[in-house]
Amino acid sequence: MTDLADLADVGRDARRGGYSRHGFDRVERELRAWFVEEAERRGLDVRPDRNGNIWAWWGEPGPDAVVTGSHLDSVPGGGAFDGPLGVVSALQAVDLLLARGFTPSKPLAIVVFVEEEGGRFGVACLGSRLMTGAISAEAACALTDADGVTFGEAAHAAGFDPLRMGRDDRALASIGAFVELHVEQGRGLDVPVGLASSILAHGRWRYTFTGEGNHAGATLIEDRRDPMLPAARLVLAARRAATSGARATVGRIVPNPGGTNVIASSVDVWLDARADDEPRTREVVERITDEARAAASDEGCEVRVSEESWGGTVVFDRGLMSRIREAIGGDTPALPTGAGHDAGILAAHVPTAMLFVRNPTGISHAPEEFAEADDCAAGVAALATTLEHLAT
Ligand code: HGY
Ligand code: MN
Ligand code: MN
Ligand code: MN
Repeated sequence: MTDLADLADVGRDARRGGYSRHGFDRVERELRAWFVEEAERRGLDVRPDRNGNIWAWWGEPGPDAVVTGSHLDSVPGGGAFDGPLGVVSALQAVDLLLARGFTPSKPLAIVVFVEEEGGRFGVACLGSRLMTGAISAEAACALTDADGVTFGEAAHAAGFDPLRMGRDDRALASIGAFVELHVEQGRGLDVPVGLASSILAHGRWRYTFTGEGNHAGATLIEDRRDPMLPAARLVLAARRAATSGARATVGRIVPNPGGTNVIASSVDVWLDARADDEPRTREVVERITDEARAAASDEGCEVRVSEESWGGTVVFDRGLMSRIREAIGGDTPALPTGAGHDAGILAAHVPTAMLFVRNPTGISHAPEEFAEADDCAAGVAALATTLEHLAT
């Protein structure tokens, strides 16, 4: 909690509430510098990778390493725990292991991934996607933020070479097991610590509706081609399409130019859709897209649809989960989650698991996200014992 308190003033968002910390912005870079200092203070060997992620090694980097970590960025106006809890807990777990006099017989590492939320460049888990080749360096570096700065430019300003980015087979080959600790993001956990069993398939889509910009007073209703109308119908279509456990969310709409007395000339709408598996998710998005197209045509508008990111269902490594249960308790519950994580990206390549810490508010991606100090301590103890077990 002291470590989290160290970070408490970094990146507060007075306007939105909570925190706005985004990949390679001033605030996230300050948090990364904090991590580097904390890792070095513990004698860890800090080595940034080629893709904007920072690794801190206990022992020589090598094969069969036991790796833990998370991210330091947030959604716009996010909570204090999503991301930082995993990083802080990793440092605290190292402290616990040092205090126990433990010497790992396998290399141990903490990794901090860049831009997990996609809050600045639009694609979630950018650092882990780059590392695993789930996104190409060209595609990642061309992503832009709201000011038109590309990810490549931001990475370069932070000391990374965009030309060296891309799938990092050496880093992947070094990982024997990856365990990410994270605050639970729903109301799914009624004990302090649990495991994640799976992640819903999920993706992001962008709809650009184009109509005709015009005067809000002088333009008769029958003369309008107002793209806000199909945008509004998309929002309602998303709610109707999300049945049987599927989720569909419109959390961001940007009208251009965005004036109270101006009929927008275009409107961008972002859809986040999630469901049990790929076909079900695609079906939900298709239904919404069909309605968006029909609505655009009814209003004399055009619509362009693009898929911004995608990830299939993730099932965490059952073997690794039972090894973790051997270490921390056979009755540790495992729960599925609708939230995405770098662990979900890594799971396609290396044995991966997640530890969840109870969230009594059931709220996440919002300032009310919370975890009790005692539960966080239980999370650190579980992580330390897990790392000890895996690195012995
Ligand atoms: O959006 C997500 O599920 C994740 O927290 N990036
Ligand atoms: Mn998140
Ligand atoms: Mn997270
Ligand atoms: Mn006027």
